[in-house]
Amino acid sequence: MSRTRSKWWTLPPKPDAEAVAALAKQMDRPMAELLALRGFRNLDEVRDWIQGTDPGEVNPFDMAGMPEAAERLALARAQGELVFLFGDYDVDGTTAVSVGTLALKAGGWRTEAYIPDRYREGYGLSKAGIDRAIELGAKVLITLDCGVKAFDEIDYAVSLGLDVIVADHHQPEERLPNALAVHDPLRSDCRFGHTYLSGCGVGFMLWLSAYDAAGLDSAPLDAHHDLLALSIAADMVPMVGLNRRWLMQGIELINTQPRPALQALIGERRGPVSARDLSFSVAPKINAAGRMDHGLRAVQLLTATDMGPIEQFSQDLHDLNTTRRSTERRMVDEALEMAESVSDDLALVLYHPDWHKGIVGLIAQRVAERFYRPVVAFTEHEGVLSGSARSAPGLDLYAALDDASAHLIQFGGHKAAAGMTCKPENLDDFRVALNAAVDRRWPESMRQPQIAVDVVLRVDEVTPRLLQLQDRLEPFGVGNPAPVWGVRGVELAYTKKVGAEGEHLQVELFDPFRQRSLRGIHFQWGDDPIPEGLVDAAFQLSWNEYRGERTVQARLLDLQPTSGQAYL
Ligand SMILES: [Mn+2]
Repeated sequence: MSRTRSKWWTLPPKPDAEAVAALAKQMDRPMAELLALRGFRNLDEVRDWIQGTDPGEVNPFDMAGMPEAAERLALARAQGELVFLFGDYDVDGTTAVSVGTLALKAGGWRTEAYIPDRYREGYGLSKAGIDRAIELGAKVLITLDCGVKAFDEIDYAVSLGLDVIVADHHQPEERLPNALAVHDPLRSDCRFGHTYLSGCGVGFMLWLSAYDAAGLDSAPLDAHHDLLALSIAADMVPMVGLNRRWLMQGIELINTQPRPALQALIGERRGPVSARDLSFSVAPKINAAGRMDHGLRAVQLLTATDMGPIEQFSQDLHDLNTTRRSTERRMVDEALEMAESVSDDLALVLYHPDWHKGIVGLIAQRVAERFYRPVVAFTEHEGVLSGSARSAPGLDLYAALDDASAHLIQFGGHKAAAGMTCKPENLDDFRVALNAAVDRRWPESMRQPQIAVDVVLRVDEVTPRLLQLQDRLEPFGVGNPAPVWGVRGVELAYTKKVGAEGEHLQVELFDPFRQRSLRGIHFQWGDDPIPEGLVDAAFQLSWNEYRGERTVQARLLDLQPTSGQAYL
């Protein structure tokens, strides 16, 4: 394998000494350092943060445009008008439409759910959707997880007599669409204060307000915190503040009284469901519906109460997801093999006529991760090559593509990712020009893989108590990453290849001075040589349960010969 295994460690600046001292009175030094690095000055601040923001303290009417929207929805209820819910086809959009459907129906509204077809209609509010709303006689149209930039479509809807309410969380432009109300916490004039919500979360504020305006008790809406949690885990919004509390409440609900649809999607499992399970196991199944079938199926599943269809739906989604994954895996494997053969290049340009257009982005990403280099993956579509590119840390991909753009038909994107089209006969010239541009623009010092280690500690400082404290900071994710710990200059007392094909490496890290050891595992170690002599290791910590016994386990992210830096 030509990839570089060992990573360059980046360490944060020294944390504020006063904060570390204050925190260290109540906990061990490594945790005190970690918390100080994350901006806490004392234990009270940590406790507050752990609690998250109480939704009861939040006033949804502070959100710009809310009073008008709530009044309009109360009127729709009083007059028995049909409310049309239009959402995006991903997890955030489909959970937003599902919660809206459940909440409004239970409150006495008439609703119709609509999710656009990913391939025929594409992203965002569609003319087809608006026409459908009119055909059904809807009077109010709500866009969920989309709409804040749908100027023309909203004008069209308004011209047909619809009252449009936008509930979105994407970055708005300076001007807003011509809707009755536009809810978006990123609006510069929105004084709501909780800036980063999921689309489902913005919708939730609207349902609470509508209940309020209609004189209904909104307490039953808390039953939908599970779907809200799913949207937060899936949509990469920071898991802090209000989102953190919703996430914790939702996960609690899922673990105590799961709705049948989620139960079916989660399936049989040991132990409680975590935010990670929602992101990496439940969300992909729901997304599979939008990618391989139709997003409306996800809404039908999440809003169903009848077990028969639920079992059928969830089985179908499971099958769709399995098909999608095996297709993806095959294409990624092909790409990795291809990348191996051109791995002398600084920028890897790959092409296969059979790759799916919807998967080239994922292919580029996987190859970029493995080879730690910028990657462009092309497929062919109607005689033109259509590609997706992923950058490497420290490289402005957009600028490099711009340098090579004479050989492209068009391109667009940003520093980290881009898309482009190219004539087949220009592919070789593009590859040469891109490599030259990357060589000019990618600083040599950035060309080695890096890992951000939070705190360097000693083996004897890795204790069950440290991990118990770390557990209090869960759930980890966007805005609250799992801590990365590092040890330096330790012995590898024991190594063993494990897994079906010996692909993982089990290790024991041993501190010869203090005679203490730590068990760990490096997943997907593969055939790389095992370092000799003293080593440095970076890892995340988790519990390993074996025959009823819980021990601390290190999940290694990096293992390499020691950099020689002295012991702590
Ligand atoms: Mn979203």
